[in-house]
This record gives sequence, structure tokens and C-alpha cells, in this order.
Amino acid sequence: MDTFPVCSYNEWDPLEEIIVGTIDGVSVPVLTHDMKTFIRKEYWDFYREHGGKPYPIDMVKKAAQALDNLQHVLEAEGVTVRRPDSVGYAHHVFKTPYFASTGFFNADARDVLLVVGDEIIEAPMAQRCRYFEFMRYRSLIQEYFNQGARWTAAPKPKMCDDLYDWDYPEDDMSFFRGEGGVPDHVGPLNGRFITTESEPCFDAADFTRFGRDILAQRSHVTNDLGIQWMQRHLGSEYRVHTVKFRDPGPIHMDATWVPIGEGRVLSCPPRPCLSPDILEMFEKARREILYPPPGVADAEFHMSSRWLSMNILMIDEERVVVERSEEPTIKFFKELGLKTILVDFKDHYVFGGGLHCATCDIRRRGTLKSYF
Ligand code: ABU
Repeated sequence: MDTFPVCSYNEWDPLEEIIVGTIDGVSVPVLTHDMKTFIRKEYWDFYREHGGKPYPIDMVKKAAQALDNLQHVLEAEGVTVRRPDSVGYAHHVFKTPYFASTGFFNADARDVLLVVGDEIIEAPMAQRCRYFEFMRYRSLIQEYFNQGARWTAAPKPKMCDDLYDWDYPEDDMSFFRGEGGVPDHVGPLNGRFITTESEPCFDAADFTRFGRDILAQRSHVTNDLGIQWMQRHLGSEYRVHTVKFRDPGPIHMDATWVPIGEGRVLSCPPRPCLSPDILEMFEKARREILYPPPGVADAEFHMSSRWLSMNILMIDEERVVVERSEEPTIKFFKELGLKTILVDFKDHYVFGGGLHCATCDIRRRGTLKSYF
């Protein structure tokens, strides 16, 4: 191969190869204290009852079809799509010296893997049920490594009890990701999160790549030590900036602050950016901040907000993949002059992820640049 097998620096350069996640074997996560920040309160009874068991087969089949739809749409646009392994052990109990759990193993590759240049970084994660989720990707990563990619597994946290704030009030867990009114006392607005700083942890989807500048969000699953690890690991070629949004339940940045090209970024209207330095950085570089309409898909959202509508995938700066039923969002993109590529994907929403979540860029045609 005369190009790097793995190479991507941002979210909008022309996409050549991508991983689309696999859902087979997904297991209902157990409703632990920390998972209550992730699972919407109206579904807690379902998770209490079914935790550790497979999801209803119909739900999984429909989500698998949605992922296949995405694969076909991307292939029709000329993108090479790779799929990770199925797993048959997600609902088996596993034990480490510090905890026992069953898995989750959803299809959201973007939470587990971060590609920066020619390097694949496996995120350490912060939820016990996702501890072994990287396993799904190991045959693919091994293959990319054999072709010359760099491969790093960030230090796996022990995930012992110290990593979690056991006094975090349950009442504050129900203000899910800024959909409703947001009282000022809610945890993350006051700087309180379900994870502590006892050791580094992060999900890859709390990092957004803009070439040499990478934004990182302190969230329930990404702590300051995790962000520091990333900055030191990437070294002086990259600048990792911590950014804060008005979000009562931050977990992953990709339905909050979403670049759609070198000059434009989508900002989730109820979760504005609260970091003056970041706003100044975007303003100075004359980057446009755009506010998309809310999502409308008729779907269940167990682990996310309706703002999965803006969890889109850029094929390049002209083409955007959007969920077919998100008509206001489609209209919004058309008015911006983008070509919308539609895909039936809403049956995947129940597992927490949109089009960006369920994918991981492997190769985009472009070079490392400074956009700020
Ligand atoms: N995993 C992305 C979820 C974002 C949101 O709930 O809005």
C-alpha cells in the first residue's frame, strides 16, 4: 500500500475508509450507580429487570439492519467500509481483581477508538460494562497494525470504587443531556461528575479533531487526567483544549459541538459552549458557529438525547450523511448548500448512538494542518 492504511486528522477531509460498528451480541448493561447518568430515568425499570441479559432480539435485528443500511449508503458513495467482529460473550460475567460485570458491547466504535494521524488509540473507557469493548475491534486493529498503522492502548483504569462518586445525587441524573430545563445546581454545571480523578479515564467520543487542535470535554466518562494523558501522549504536535458546555449530563461531544468543514461547526442550541478561550479561538479564525434544529425521529432514546439528529457523518465538505426521518435537519443542511445523503438509521438510536457514534474514521485524504 503506498498510502498509510490509517490516516485521519479531522472530521471533514474526504473519507476513504471507515469502520461501521456491529451490534450482534449486545447485552443489556446492569443499572449500576454510574450507569444511571447514562441511561434515561424512564427506562431504569427495564435495565433493572434485564441487566446482564441479551436485549430483545427484534430490537437488535432492527439496529443491525440500520447499521447495514449505513454500510450500503457509504459504499455507494465510494467509501470502503470495514466491520468489526461479532461477540458472543457480552452477557457473560467477567471479573477483574477490582470488580465483576457483564458487558454492553454496543456498536459505537467512536466511543472506543480515536484515530489521530496514523495512530489508532484504544480508549480506556470509564464504565465497567464497557471494559472489554475494545475486543470487538482487535482483529481489525491487528490488520491495520500489520499494514503499518501505529497502535496504542491508553492505560486501562482499574475501575475500582475510587473512580466513582458514590454520593452523586440520583435526582441530578435525570436531567438528561440538556433536553429540558436545566436547573443551575445540577452536578456537571457545578463541576461535579460521576467519575473522580483517581486515575485517567476517557471515551474517545469526548475528543473532536480539528487538525493540530483537538477539543476535549470533561464528562461523566472522561476526566481531567484522561485529557492530560492524551495531551502528553500526542506531544507538542497537537494542542488539546478542554472545553465546557452548558450540559447537565455530558457524555460524548458529538451531538454538542460538531464540525462540518474547515469553516463551520454545529453547536447544540441548549448546550452552548461556555469556554471563552474556545469561543475566541473560533471567532479569531472566522469559523462560523451554526445552530441546527432539534431532532424529530420517532424512536426510543434509552441512552441519548434527541440531538442524535446532529450526530452526522461528513463524507467530505460537500456531502453529509443524515438520518432519513430528520427532515428539519435535512432542510437545514440543504440551505447551507450541502448534499444530503439519507440513510434509515433511527432503529439504532435506542442503543445510544447516531451516525457519527456508530462509525470510526480510518482514512481521510488530507494532511495535518493548523486551522486556528
Ligand atoms: N453518544 C452521543 C450522545 C449524545 C447525546 O446524548 O446527545
